Amino acid sequence: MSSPPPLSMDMESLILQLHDIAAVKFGNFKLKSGISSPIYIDLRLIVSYPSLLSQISRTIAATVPSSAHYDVICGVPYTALPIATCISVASNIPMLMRRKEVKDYGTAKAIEGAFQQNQVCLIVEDLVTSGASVLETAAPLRAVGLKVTDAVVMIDREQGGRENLAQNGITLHSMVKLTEMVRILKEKGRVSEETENTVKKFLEENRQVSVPLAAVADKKLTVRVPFEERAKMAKNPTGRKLFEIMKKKESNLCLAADVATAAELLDIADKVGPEICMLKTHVDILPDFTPDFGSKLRSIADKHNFLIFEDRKFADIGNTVTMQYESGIFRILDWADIVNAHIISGPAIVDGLKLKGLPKGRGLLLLAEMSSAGNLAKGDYTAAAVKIAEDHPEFVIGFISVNPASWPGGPGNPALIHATPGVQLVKGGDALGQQYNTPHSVISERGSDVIIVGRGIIKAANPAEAAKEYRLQGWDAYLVKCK
Ligand code: S5P
Repeated sequence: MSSPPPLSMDMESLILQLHDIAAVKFGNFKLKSGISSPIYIDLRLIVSYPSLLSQISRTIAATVPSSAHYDVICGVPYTALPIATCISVASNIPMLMRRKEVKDYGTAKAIEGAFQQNQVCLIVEDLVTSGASVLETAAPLRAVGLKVTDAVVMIDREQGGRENLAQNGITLHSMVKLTEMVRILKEKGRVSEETENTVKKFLEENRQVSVPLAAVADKKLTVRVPFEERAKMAKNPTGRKLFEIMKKKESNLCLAADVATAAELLDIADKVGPEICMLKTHVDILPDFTPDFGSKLRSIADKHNFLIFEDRKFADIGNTVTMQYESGIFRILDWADIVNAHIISGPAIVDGLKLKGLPKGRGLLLLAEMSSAGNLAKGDYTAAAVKIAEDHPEFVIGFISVNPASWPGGPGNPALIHATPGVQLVKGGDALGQQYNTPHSVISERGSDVIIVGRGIIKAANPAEAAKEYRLQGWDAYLVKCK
C-alpha cells in the first residue's frame, strides 16, 4: 500500500488548532444515526476563532483546482456559511445563500442573492459524510437554473460522500480527509495509536452506513421491498402496472398538473411525460374541458408510459359515487387509470367505485392522511383506511399518505403503494395550509413510494428540467430505502 502524500505545515497547524479548540474530539459519541462513534467533529466552534476561520477559508479556497471554474459560491447552511462568506470576501466572488426553510414558498426565495441562469456555483461545506447536505443545497440551486459541478469541503469523512456526489455530477474537493487528520494528530502526540486504529476501524466498518443520503441510518427509515418485487405482489392490474412503470422509467414522480386550462395540461403532460410514472389531474378546474380530453391525454400517457390519476377525492355514499365516477361531463371512468376516495362515508364507497372500476381494471387510492395543516385524517381514521384497503386488495392499490413510517404498522403491505403530496425541494408551506417536505424526507424517512409534485414543477422556469430534478431526487431516496 502506498503511503499518503505528506500534508503541508499549514494544514498540520490547522489540524492541531482544531484539536486545541475541541472541534475534534475523541471518546464515545452517539451520532444522530444512533451509532456510536469514537470521533466527534463540531466545526460550528470555528466562528469563535476569527483567525482560524480565516486561515481555514483560505486553505479551503486553495483546495479547489484552478481547472474548476465557478461564478458564484454558496455555503451549505449553517456551519459552512461563515466559511463561504470569508472565501467570497477574500476572492471577490459573489456569494448566494440557500434558505433551509422556506415558510411561504410563493414569496420567499429558496436562493437569496443575485445570479444569472447557467452561472456555475461552487458549493462550500464543512464536513461531508454521505454528501446528503451538499445534494440538498445543489437541488434548489439547480432548480433556479444554476449549474453545480464542484463542491469543496473542509473534512471528508470518507463515508461515501465523494461517490454519491460524483453520481450526481458533482466533483468533491476536500481540504483534508478524516484519516489524514487522525494520522497527523497521532504523529503529533495528540492521540494514541490505539485511538487512531479505533477511528480507522470505525470508518472502515461504517463506510456503507451513510450512502447516499443523510438519514440512512435514521431509525425512522423504512426498508422496503423493491418495486419489481412489489409488482408481483400487487393484486390489481393498475397497481401492478404502476410498480412496473416506476421500475422501468426509474421514476417515482407523479406530476400534479394543476394548470389553468386543458390545453396547458396536455402541453405540460407531453413535456414532462418522460420523467413521470403518473400524472394527476383535477379536471373540474379546466374551463376548456371537452369530451375528447380523456382520449387526448390517454394518447400522451401511452406515448410516454405513465398512468393517469384523476384526483377526484370521492366522498359520497356508494350509490352516488358510481354515477359521479361514470357519468356527467367528465366521464372519469373512461380515461383515468386511478381515482381516489375519502373514507369518511365508510367502506361502501369502495364497493360503489369498485363496481364500475374493477371490470375496467382501474385502481383506487384511499386518502389515509392529508398534507394540509390541521387536517383530521389521522390516528383511528388512518387505521380505518388501512383496514378498508386490506379488505379490497383487488381494487385498492394504495394510499394518499404523508408519513406512513409513523403508522403503528409502518407502511405495511408491500403490495400497496403510498403516494405523498406536499413535496418541494425545500421544506415549507404555502399561504393556504399546504405543508411541504423534501423528496428525500418523504421517500426515505417517511416511508412513502411516490412523490406528488405540483407547483414545484409547474411554476418552475423550465418544468421538464424541474421534473427531472425531482425524479432524480425521488429515485435516489427510493434506492436508499431498498438497501
Ligand atoms: O392531502 C393532500 C392530498 C392531495 S391529493 N394534499 C394535496 O396537496 N393533494 C393534492 O396534491 C392537491 O390537490 C394538489 O393537486 C397537489 C399538491 O400540489 P402542490 O402544488 O402543493 O405541490
